[in-house]
Amino acid sequence: MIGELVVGAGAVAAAGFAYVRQQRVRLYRDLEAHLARIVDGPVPDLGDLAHREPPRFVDRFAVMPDLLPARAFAALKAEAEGLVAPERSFVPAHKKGGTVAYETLIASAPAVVSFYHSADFQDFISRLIGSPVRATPINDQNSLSVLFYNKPGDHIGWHYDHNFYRGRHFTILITIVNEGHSADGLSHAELKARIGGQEIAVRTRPNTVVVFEGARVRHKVTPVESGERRLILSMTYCTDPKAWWWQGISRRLKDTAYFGVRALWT
Ligand SMILES: O=C(O)CCC(=O)C(=O)O
Ligand SMILES: [Fe+2]
Repeated sequence: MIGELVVGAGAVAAAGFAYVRQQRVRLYRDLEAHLARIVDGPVPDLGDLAHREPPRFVDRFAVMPDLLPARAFAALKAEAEGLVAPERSFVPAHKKGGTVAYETLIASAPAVVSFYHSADFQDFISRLIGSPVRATPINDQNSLSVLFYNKPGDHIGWHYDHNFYRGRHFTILITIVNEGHSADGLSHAELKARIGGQEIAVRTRPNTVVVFEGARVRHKVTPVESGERRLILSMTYCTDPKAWWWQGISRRLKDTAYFGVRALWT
């Protein structure tokens, strides 16, 4: 009797897993098609960015205030601010905040997705870091996301951005909104990084772009206070976005902490 129950429960679980897996496979097929349409569509006008001289990428870290042309930035901001009800993640003592994942952005933020894939922006970042970089795959939830720090205490603790690829991998953060009641009108959240044994703190106005090699530079974001808002567009580029099989498995396992078991089938 007990044996039958166990076998029965096992069969139900297996069927449930097979169903979820099939749904994910179907979802990714649709997402690929949708992404291809966005990438083949109109490209954002980034003005003279393609010819601008990037700053030096000393210590694997660069901050570029007011980088994008006003119109291109306004298009990103309009879409990012229109996103509603981001998934809240809470990893005790490490991270609290809202995240809108790549798959949601493909469905609801085409200008953001088109920007991430734009050749002009990728070329600019390639010149900055000194080797050609490309977008990371569609099934990586961290390839592109919008991060919301909009509830008191939202923050992220000290960490490296784990690199699941064969090549070097870079994190690009574009501040979309940063408002609060610090003396300068910004929120209290600061991006901190450990560079050459020293801790640096970066306060970013909207349209500031920060680029760093997240797998090598430890960083964190200090908490926002009540009534403050910080919205970040986070992107990942890589010099070789292919992954060894074990890197793929560890990426999926890590993503389940932030996105639930559905991340196993990405
Ligand atoms: O919000 C930020 O400035 C950094 C976020 C971050 O480090 C991450 O999501 O890995
Ligand atoms: Fe990070």
